[in-house]
This record gives sequence, structure tokens and C-alpha cells, in this order.
Amino acid sequence: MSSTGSGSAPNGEATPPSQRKVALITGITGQDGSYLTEFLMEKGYEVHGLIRRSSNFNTQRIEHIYVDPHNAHKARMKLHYADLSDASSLRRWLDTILPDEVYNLAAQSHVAVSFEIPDYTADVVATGALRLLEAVRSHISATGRSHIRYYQAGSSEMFGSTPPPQDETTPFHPRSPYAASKCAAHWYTVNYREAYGIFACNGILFNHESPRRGENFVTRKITRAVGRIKIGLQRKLFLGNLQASRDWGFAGDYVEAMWLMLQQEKPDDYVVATEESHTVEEFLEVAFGHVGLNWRDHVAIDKRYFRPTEVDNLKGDATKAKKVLGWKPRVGFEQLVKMMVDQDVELAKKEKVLVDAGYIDAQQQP
Ligand code: NDP
Ligand code: GDR
Repeated sequence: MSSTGSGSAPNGEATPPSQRKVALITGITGQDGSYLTEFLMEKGYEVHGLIRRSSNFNTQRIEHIYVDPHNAHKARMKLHYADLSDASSLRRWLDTILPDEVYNLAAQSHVAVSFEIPDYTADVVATGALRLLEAVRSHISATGRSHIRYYQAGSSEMFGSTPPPQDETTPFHPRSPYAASKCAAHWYTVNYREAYGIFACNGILFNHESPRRGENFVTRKITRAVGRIKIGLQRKLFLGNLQASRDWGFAGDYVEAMWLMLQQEKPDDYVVATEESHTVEEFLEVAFGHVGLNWRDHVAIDKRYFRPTEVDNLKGDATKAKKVLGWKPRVGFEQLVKMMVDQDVELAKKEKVLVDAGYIDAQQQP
């Protein structure tokens, strides 16, 4: 089944349809998928996204670029039902869409949740990547379209307990079912490049955040709480390990690096990072401080948020991406935190209007 919708970015519309590059994105409804879609549409691409069936709409992050499919002449973003656990759907859409570039962003991407649903996580993250690579391989073999390029969304979680700074030569030591699955996906990608000559790249991306970040990742969980506490909708925030340190960048900057990898002469693997690391506690300081609050008055520790095995310290060395791709991050740590807090204060104000009008319950969180 296909539900086609189209979107029109302000720029990129000048490119005639026959000259447009075509991209296929798995995980288009996620944080990175939404930024990558905007980025590619600005560049004049036609973007096809694979979405999975859910009982509620899962397209909130791309609604602003969605145009009703009946406006066919403006159709530059199209959505199709598929799932990384369904190999036949992947091959079918490759054969139908005929993409020039494939970005595999889909994943069960929550590290803590991967301990709860390890089997499913491996099926989607590891075997899902293998299914897509195999679909690309057999599509090329059937059609001769060997120019097709593939991007695999790798993760700094693969480094796990190997101490920083981490670069492309650093050994992997994964610390969760999610991270072990991403390692498998990484090596499947390398293998399909070496075995079949497919233009396939691994982006080893360190944490990247934004106002569109899922609300159960620590950064967004914090900034949502700051907004709600500031507006009087919440009093407490329960967190786990505050000493973990992460190299946090802005998602909008990182999708450019994905695209740049696929524009090179040769396929390769790249670390993408800001090269700065901060603890969760430092994030709290900046986030609460930005609205004149003291995090210590609001944060409580709940052991349920500790992981069976933790990744203590990630800090990337992105020398190769800077040198070869000419990529660099534009948004720094403090700017990122403040951007997220500002947007979540605005969101909380809107929530407050609904609470005051009696439309929603203010006591969803303590
Ligand atoms: P999100 O969790 O925001 O998005 C994940 C996307 O994958 C969603 O569109 C989701 O659909 C989709 N998805 C989940 N399961 C399936 C499935 N079985 N079949 C098809 N689609 C599925 O992740 P991000 O945007 O933050 O990350 C993008 C990718 O980059 C992921 O692979 C992640 O593991 C990886 N990554 C992310 C980093 C980060 O800091 N953000 C860092 C390094 C790597 P739905 O909307 O329906 O849930
Ligand atoms: P991470 O992101 O595991 O790095 O994976 P997350 O924001 O979940 O955790 C970061 C650190 O914060 C600690 N933490 C908490 N985490 C969550 N989610 N909730 C809490 O209440 C909490 N309290 C403390 C965690 O223990 C951890 O140390 C993200 C995902 O986007 C992956 O898909 C991606 O591959 C990596 O980043 C790079």
C-alpha cells in the first residue's frame, strides 16, 4: 500500500522533475529523517520516505512539509508503507522509486529500551540493515543501476566502553543490544561495499539533538521538564545517571554530513562529532540556569533509569570528516541547550492554555 503525499520546500522547486535526484529515506518520521528531508528538498531532490503502520499518526515531524497527494505537480516528498522487518516491501519500493541515494535511518533507537526488547532491536537495527543492503544488491543486479549510493546510520554507542577520543580507527566495545546491533549493521555495510562494490558509507554519528528529539532521550526529557516546571505544569524530574558524558551536537548540522558522505568519489566511513563532551549534570546546569532555575531543586534520581551496562564517556575526533568532507558543526553546546529550552518553554505555554481551558490534565507528570 502506498500513501503518497508531497511537500514543497521554498527552494529547490526550480529543478525540473526529470533532473531531480531521488532519495529514499527509511526512518523519515524520526528526528533525523525530518531534518534530512528538509535538507534534500532544499537541494532540489525528490524525497521518498518509508513509514511504518501505527495506530496513531506518526508523521508529526514532517507534517509541515506534507502536501496533499492530490496536488501531484507539487509532489516532492512521497510516503510509502514499509518496515525494516519486511524484506519484500524494501525491494518493492526500490524497484518502484528507483532512488539515486538510500539513507537507512530507521531503528529502534533507544539504548535503554533495547535491554527490554533485545530481540526486536536486533531484528530492526541489525537484520533490518542487512535486508535493505540485500535489497539494494539484488535491485542493482536486476536493473544494472550500479550508481545507487547507500548511507548507514551508525552510532558512537558502538565505541561503548573504549575510552575517548574516539575516531574511525577506535575499536568497538558495545554495551547494549542496540549498540551490538549497530556494530553488526556497520560490518554488513562494510562487507557489501567490499563484496559487491556497492557505494555504501557508515556515518558514525555522536549524539545529536534538537527541539524534535524524542521526549524520552535525556536532553529532551530535561528541556521538556524545564519548560513545564517554568510554566508551573510540573515540579519534579526523575533521572538516572547524571555523570555520563556525551558529545552532543545539533541534528540539523549532522544530516549535512550524511549527504556529504554520499557525494564523495569513493565510499568510506566517517565519525561526525563536535569534539566536546559534557555530563548530563552540565546539561542540567545550562538548561535550568537558562530560565533562572536551580536544577537541584527539581531533579530526583530514580534507579529505574540506570542501565545494566552504561557508556560513561563519549567524545569524538571528527578530523577525517572535517578534512575530507569539509564538514563542521555550526551549533555549539550552550546554543543547542538554549534552543531546545526556548522551544520547550513555548510548547509548555501552549499546553498551559489547554490545561487552563480544561482540555488536558496537568498532572500527567509530578
Ligand atoms: P528516531 O528514534 O527519532 O527515529 C527512528 C525512525 O525509525 C522513526 O522514523 C521510526 O518510525 C523508524 N522505525 C523504527 N522502527 C522501524 C521499523 N521496524 N521499520 C521502519 N521504520 C522504523 O531516531 P533519530 O532520528 O534520532 O536517529 C536516526 C538514526 O540514527 C537511527 O538509526 C539511530 O539509531 C541513529 N543514530 C542516532 C543518533 C542521535 O543522536 N540521534 C546518533 C547516532 C545514530 P516511527 O516514527 O514510526 O517510530
Ligand atoms: P544515548 O541517549 O543512550 O546516548 O543514545 P540518551 O539520551 O538516552 O542517554 C544519554 C545518557 O543520559 C543518561 N540518562 C538518561 N537517559 C535517558 N534516556 N533517560 C533518563 O532519565 C536518563 N538519566 C540519565 C543515560 O544513562 C545515558 O548515559 C542516543 C540515541 O539517540 C542512540 O540512538 C544513538 O545511537 C546515541 O545517542 C549516539
